[in-house]
Amino acid sequence: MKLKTLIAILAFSSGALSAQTVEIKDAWARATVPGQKASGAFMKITAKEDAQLVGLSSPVAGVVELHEMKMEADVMRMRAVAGGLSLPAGKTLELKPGGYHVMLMDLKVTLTTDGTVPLTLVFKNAKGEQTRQEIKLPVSRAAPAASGHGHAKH
Ligand SMILES: [Cu+2]
Repeated sequence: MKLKTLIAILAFSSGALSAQTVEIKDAWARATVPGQKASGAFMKITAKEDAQLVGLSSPVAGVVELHEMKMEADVMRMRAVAGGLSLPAGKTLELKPGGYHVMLMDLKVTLTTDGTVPLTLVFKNAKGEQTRQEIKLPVSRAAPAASGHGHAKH
């Protein structure tokens, strides 16, 4: 019984080590019309340990930045977030229209709803170690939950 418990603990801890330290859910990118050079990408990011989002890149965009939208004197403005975005352990940060978002600029292709957008995110943990995570975002005209295309959640 004791040995089994030990094995279970070992199996659990090795699994925890190999797992992604940052979970990304409900990611999507906004569709564009031909000629449009910029769009936004949105997702929910939860870090299992304190981390920072320090880098973004995509093969379909010349420039990828993290932006923040804020009301300033009744005007909605957006600006690049400098120096990385803090992701406190266990707290889900939602990148959404009107708030933080990934800005895809200098787009090389039109983002159509039958396609996906590859995106690489670089995270840094408290020890300064960097990990990369590559995801593919479905393209949508609106947030998938609002458009009715989202899967039912239980
Ligand atoms: Cu922006």
